[in-house]
Amino acid sequence: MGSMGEPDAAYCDVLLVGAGFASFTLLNRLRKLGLDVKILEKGSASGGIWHWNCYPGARVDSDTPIYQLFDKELWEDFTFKERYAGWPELRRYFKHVEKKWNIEDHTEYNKHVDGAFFDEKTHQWTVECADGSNYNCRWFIPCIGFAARRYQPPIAGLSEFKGDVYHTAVWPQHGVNLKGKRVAQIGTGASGIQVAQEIGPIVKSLTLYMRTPNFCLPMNQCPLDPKEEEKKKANGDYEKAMEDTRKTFSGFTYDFVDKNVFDDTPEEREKFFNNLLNEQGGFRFWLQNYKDYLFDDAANEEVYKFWRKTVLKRIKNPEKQRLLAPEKAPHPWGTKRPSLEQRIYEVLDQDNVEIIDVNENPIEIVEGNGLRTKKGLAEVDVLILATGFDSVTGSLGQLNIRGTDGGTIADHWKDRLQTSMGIAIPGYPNMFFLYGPQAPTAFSNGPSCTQFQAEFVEEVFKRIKGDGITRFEATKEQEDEWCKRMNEKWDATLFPKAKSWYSGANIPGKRVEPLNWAGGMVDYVAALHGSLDNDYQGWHTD
Ligand code: N01
Repeated sequence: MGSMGEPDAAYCDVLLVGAGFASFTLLNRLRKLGLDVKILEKGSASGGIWHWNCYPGARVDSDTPIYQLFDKELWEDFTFKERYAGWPELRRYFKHVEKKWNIEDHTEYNKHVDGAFFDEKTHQWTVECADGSNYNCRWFIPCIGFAARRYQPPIAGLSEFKGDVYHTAVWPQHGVNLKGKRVAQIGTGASGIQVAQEIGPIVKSLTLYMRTPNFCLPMNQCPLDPKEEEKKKANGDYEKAMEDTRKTFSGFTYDFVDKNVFDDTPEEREKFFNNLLNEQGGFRFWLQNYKDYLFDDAANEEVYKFWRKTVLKRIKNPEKQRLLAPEKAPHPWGTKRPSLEQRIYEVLDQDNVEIIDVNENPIEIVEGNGLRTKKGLAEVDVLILATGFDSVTGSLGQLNIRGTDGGTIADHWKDRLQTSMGIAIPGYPNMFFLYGPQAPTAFSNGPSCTQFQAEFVEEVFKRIKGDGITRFEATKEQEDEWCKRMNEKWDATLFPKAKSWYSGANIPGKRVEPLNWAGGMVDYVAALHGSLDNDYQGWHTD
């Protein structure tokens, strides 16, 4: 079809950016409505974060069957081999979906979208790529996740480092042989814990520079028996699990229990905690715990005490006990994301692993092939930066997307983060974004969040098609209301007491504010659909 916005640019009805869970779901649903849909992907293959994440030990912290697209025709002939899938298996899964849904015919790879602008005359977007090519579309939907902009701390002398430096977010696809090497690693978030657990046993030495201990939870990983999985599928267990995710706070299959910490006797509590942490494992100790522990300090301390007591039994070195499970927690338990681990405390307790607390011993400079702290120079062959991302807002904020006033999204967020229900922005008509700021994003199982957001977008398209609408823009009132609700939900919790990427506190100079919707998935989805009531009450239509 010919273009109307930018001359000579290819046209499609809906342009999606990024080839991961969110865009695959949308592509499949929207083309069934007769729309011409295209995906532009920066990488050379699909998989979203799993195209980039291939550092040692990279695997997902959501369990089977809910970490996949919610579509029966996809799981009928694909069965995950482990309860928590690793990156190679996730890539195989994406290949399977690509083939089954004929995704490649709708996708252009190695296309780095770096800008876009809206034309008020045609009600179309022109989307700009780094290679100079442009695309015109009626609907523009970035699906670039919350971790599209990595963060590297400014460490003096880093560019002069004589050894090799690797950031976990852009790990070489061909791998890195670390066997027998002296390795320094900065960061102990989700990426850092997985790397350390994997390489600790094979490297000569691992010097771990830690700013905040990660209060890890046992993953209880296990292989899945294909026959058992087939039985579950035939039994409807997969559908049931996916349906269950609609009813919970975080889009998992389980939810906080309807009981406060001190409703139980100490013995009952002990039993309850033990079941969640040691018997069931996974995120249950985080997301199936007492309903008040993320709101009340005294309740939270009980959770921490149990967690600490359990973990201390696994660490023999007293200094490491102090650093990894301190008597006084630096933040309320669960207000920073806990990692799922398989043997991290045993690995960190090994003699070849040294932990340096950078609060006590800051890295002063990188010198030659060493990192200097007041403890002296630690000479290493390799430096791993597991230092995370300019999370959530960094992904969209880095793009040159201009709204109706000519300003970028970063301009729109100059004084505060503001969006309409974490899916649209006033001044940016005909644009949605998935798995981004002010949605349940970081507090949710990714495929659940993107599924429910995609269902909403589909619903919008179905309705406006019948009503002949070509311009659809969030109202300022709806944005203000959402910001108010965002803050109320966040302020009621203990989350503001932690310095974390959930609020931008991981990046020096970044404004600290809630980046994710802390009101739960159920209320979130209800807000989305409610906004269409009363003749599109949350939207301007044209
Ligand atoms: O990033 P992070 P990530 N000096 O920001 C430290 C998802 N994910 O890549 O905690 C010293 O969590 C920083 O310290 P602090 C998941 O949602 C999922 O690990 O800010 N240290 C922290 O320890 C996850 O939460 C999976 O005090 C510095 C680390 O670097 C999110 O992505 C796997 C520092 C950064 O951790 C991000 O995870 C991977 C400095 N100057 C990612 N600056 C799975 O599902 C930062 N740090 C398994």
